[in-house]
Amino acid sequence: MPPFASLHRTFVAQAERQPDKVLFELPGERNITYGETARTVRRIAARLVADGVTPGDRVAMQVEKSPEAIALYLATLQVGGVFLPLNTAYTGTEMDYFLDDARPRVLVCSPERRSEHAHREGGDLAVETLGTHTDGTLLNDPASPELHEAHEVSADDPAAILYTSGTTGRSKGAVLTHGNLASNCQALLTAWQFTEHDRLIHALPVFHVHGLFVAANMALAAGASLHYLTKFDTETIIDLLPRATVLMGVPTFYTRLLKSERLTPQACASMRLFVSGSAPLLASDHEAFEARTGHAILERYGMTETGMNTSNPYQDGPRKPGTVGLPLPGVEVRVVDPESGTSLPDGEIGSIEVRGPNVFTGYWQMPEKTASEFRADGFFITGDLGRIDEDGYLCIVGRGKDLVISGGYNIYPKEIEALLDAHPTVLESAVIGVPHPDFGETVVAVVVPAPGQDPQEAELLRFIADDLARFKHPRAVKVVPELPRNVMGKVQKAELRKQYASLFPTA
Ligand code: MLC
Ligand code: AMP
Repeated sequence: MPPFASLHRTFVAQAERQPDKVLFELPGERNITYGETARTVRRIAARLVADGVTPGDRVAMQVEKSPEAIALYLATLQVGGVFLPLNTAYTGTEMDYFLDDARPRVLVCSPERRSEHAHREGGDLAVETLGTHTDGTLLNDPASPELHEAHEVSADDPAAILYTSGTTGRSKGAVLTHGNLASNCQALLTAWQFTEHDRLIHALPVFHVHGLFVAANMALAAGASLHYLTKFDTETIIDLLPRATVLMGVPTFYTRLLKSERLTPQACASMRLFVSGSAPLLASDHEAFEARTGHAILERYGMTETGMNTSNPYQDGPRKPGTVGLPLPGVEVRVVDPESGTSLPDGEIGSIEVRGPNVFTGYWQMPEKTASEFRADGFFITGDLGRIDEDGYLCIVGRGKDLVISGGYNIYPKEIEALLDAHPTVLESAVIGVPHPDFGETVVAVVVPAPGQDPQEAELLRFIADDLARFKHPRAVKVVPELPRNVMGKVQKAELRKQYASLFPTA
């Protein structure tokens, strides 16, 4: 077995090797070195231990993006804790569910939202705060002690839980191990030839796999630098391109960049790699980007439960628009008949399944759900549909799961339908994704009135607002006399998607 080093250990080695190297370059403000970050990590680690965190305890984080949020992640790994990052858009109701399910020892929230969580404190939960200017209880004492020891973890120990919404009912916490994170990071460093000389533009959120376990992990492990932005902004990115080497983003990044006249080959002169993932990149955007900049975007495919599975080649082969490339080193990918699980010949469409050191161990406290999503031979059933082309490249052609991906965020219709159905004017509802010019897909709700009722869009949206993060809100509500159904009585969402396909013109 190859020697195992956790992400925390790899980061510490980089910080010892090059303490003065800039890790975070922040817009117009300060630069933060590896050495400074390592100190912040040790201070937070000491604080977590003082809060009672022991190995295996969950540390939940719902804070605005900052360098210290990354330090909190590393500190959690240092003490053997299990990192639980949560989308800042989640409402109180959504947070109730996650915290109740994961039972963290510590919740770190933004100072502004401290009062929202005051009622949770006490018993087994400590609430800490972390702002975007090193403010907050976690770091407010400059003389606070540092923890130098790191808990010895093995590859199989849990490192993080990331919630992915369920197709039926409850959200599931995907438990990722230290081995999952380290092996996937190593595979990507090799595949994309990522080194300490890279300067990565980081404009993704840090509460999902893409921003945290792809972008940030790769930079930390390689000893590279980040142009670290709190959010995506076209002009800021284009300003940074001449000083950067790599950009990683969701397809919406590229759709928006293409709208700027300033996106030119000259602007991209120092860039060596543009990566897209988390949602399908339009082949037309891929082609337009190459025509405009001379760079073929490298599209890759992953998911919360598995990290990255496949990637178009960095070299030694074309980056084919509309495909997600070849399996990463160490990852096995197959396309099977969804019912029997037998492999299909290349070219045929079936269920995509993956196996490898990147694949998670299971859903938090859901052994039955976990068992139902794995085959007996260890392959994980992704829920995506695809085919392998003549060159062995994987093409994703659809989803077996009822899921909308809007600007790279996953939205499960069931969750929205359940809320709409609870409104007195609604008999039933069907939530679908339709093409959207900016977000790729967006959410539309189709509702049937309860007898004698007249549902109103504004009232329905108000009704669900408190329980649902803003990005999940339907961007249109359509009232229809009945939903299309097949002979078995199942709602035909494909019919609805066809009917409303042009609601938000894309071209
Ligand atoms: C923001 N809004 C969204 C949204 N993002 N609505 C739907 N879908 C989204 N993705 C809302 C805002 O709340 C706001 O609401 C309005 O839309 C306009 O906001 P904006 O300013 O235009 O949005 P912006 O901040 O620019 O964000 C858009 C974005 C962002 C695409 C840059 O959503 C983003 O960074 N997405 C990346 C998500 C991600 O990291 N996914 C990876 C998951 S991991 P209002 O109230 O103003 O109308 C994964 C595995 C893998 O999938 O393979 O990587
Ligand atoms: P998440 O659960 O947020 O991790 O999202 C994972 C899902 O995003 C996958 O199961 C796919 O459906 C989708 N996805 C990720 N990358 C791509 C891609 N390059 N092309 C198409 N779909 C993708």
